[in-house]
Order: sequence, then C-alpha cells, then structure tokens
Amino acid sequence: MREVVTAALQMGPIQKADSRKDVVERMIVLLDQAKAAGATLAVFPELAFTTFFPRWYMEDQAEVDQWFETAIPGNETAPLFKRAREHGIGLNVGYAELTPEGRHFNTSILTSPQGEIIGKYRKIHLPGHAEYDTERAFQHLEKRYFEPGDLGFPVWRSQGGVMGMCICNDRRWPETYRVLGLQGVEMVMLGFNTPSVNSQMSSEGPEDRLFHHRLSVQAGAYQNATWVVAVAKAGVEDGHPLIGGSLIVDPNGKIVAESTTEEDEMLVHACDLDLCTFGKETIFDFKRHRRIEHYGLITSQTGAVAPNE
Ligand code: ING
Repeated sequence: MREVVTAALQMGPIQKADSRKDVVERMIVLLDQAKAAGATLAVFPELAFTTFFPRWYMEDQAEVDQWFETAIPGNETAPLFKRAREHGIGLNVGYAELTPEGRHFNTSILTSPQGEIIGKYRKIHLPGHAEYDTERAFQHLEKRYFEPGDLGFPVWRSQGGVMGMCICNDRRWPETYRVLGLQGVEMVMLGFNTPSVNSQMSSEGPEDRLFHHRLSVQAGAYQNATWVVAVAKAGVEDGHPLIGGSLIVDPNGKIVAESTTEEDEMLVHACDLDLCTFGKETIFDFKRHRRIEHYGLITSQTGAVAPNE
C-alpha cells in the first residue's frame, strides 16, 4: 500500500472586494483541518487567491495585473506556504502568474511536504473568448488575460508516487489525462472555477454542469487508471454562481468523496496509489493495447474536418 492521505480543500466564493489576506486566512483554516485529518497533501482550487476575475471585462492592463502574483510565495501568500511547511503538507494551489518578462498564465504549483516547489503547470486549454461578447449572459475572458500554457503536461515523483496537474477546462479534454497517463501518472490534481450556468445557453444549469464535470473527471481517471482530485472554488461571487462538486475519484473512476456545500469545505481520503496498478497492467496497459499508427489525426489536425456531402 502506498497511501497518500489527501485533502481536497474546496473554497467558497471570493468577492471582488476580498483581500488576499482574508483569503489566505481562510485557506490556513482549511489547511489546519487537513493537518488534523492526517493529510500529507492538500489540493486548493484554480485561481485560489482571488475572485474569478476573467468574468470581468478590463482594458487597463494595470487593473488586470492586480489579480496576478508576481512571486509565489509572495508577501500576502507566504503565510499559507509557511503553515504548510510547519504541517509537513505538500500543496497544490492555483494562481494567476505574471512572469518577470511580463507574460500572463493561469498557473498551479506543487510543493513538497518540506515546502520546496517541486513543479509548475500552466493551463493549456483556455476556454471562453478574448473580446467582449455581447451575446453572452456573462463574460469568460480567459483567452484575453492568459496565454496558453508553455510547459506541457509534466509529472513529478512526490508523496511516494507519480503526480500530475491540470487546471479546470483541461479536465474536459481526454488528451490532458492521456499525456499524463503516458508518463505513468497515479494522481492528477486540479482546481476549477465553473460557472453554474452556460453563458451561451441558459437552459444548461447547475445539474448539467455538475454532470459534465463528474463525467469528465471520472472518465479521465478510469481511462488512465489514475486518481483524480478536483477542487472547486464554489458559490456566488458578486452575483455570479460557481458550482461546487469537488471530487476525489479513484483509478476505477469511482467517486470516493464529493463536497456537499458551496462553501469552504474539506474532503479527505487515504488514496492508495497501488490501486492504479491493476488498470495500468491490464485493460489500460498502454504498450500492449494502444495502436498509435491509427491516432495521427489527434496531433496532426486541430479542428474537425467532415467529408464533403
Ligand atoms: N471554467 C469552465 C470549465 O471549463 C467552461 C469553463 C464550463 C467551459 C463549461 C466549458 C463548459 O469548467 C474554467 N475556468 O475553465
């Protein structure tokens, strides 16, 4: 058994007016709960330190940049990393990254229980749009504020196993999990901020959004024989609802824990990484079963091309 006691630390809404200091204090309360539960790994949401600002149309770059971290840990976020180190808990936390060269990414990092930064991931699948869209009930401007990630889908050895990361929309794309799966991933950690209603089809509400969320995460876990820990920022942010539904899913695609609120809430589960082995050695033994000579379109063609009538 290679058990990793993992805490999924869901966060309730963060209002535009909330300070990073207030948010970090909430995160530390959750981290203390994770410590009390015996966790050695804690997963926080996407863009965990601020409100989901891509819902707001901004033209002034200085106003945009206020939502970004220029250093991680930074002055206001350092107390979280300090507490994690004191607790001996590795962190996965998402944030908006502004690099010294002035590049903007939707990023997450993984730290060791000793507090070193082990790895960084930059969100590759950016949903939404770059210009103000008058057709939408609300904006989703990730293509405006972030560049697509440039680090690929890496994995790292930590907590006794092979760990990978992705962020929010990435979880809807099978390529995300498969690239990680081809590197032997045993746990995929991800945070998400998912609006409760489709901005382009108001009939698609929370139940449908939760269905597609669970479907995507369970499929990714099962088809790559890996644990997936998916953690929401949930609740109503300045009038805009986000779904909850934080999940811990096992390598058979079974949900072993799911949040029940849209507030700050901890899930915890002893994830035995050895549960990945059977799937990886039988039904999803990639080297025995995959036929890559037939998969060329997946990387040679971006969009779908149907045959002529
Ligand atoms: N949010 C949403 C997500 O992928 C979305 C955007 C929702 C896209 C539903 C498509 C369908 O969960 C982020 N932040 O990616």
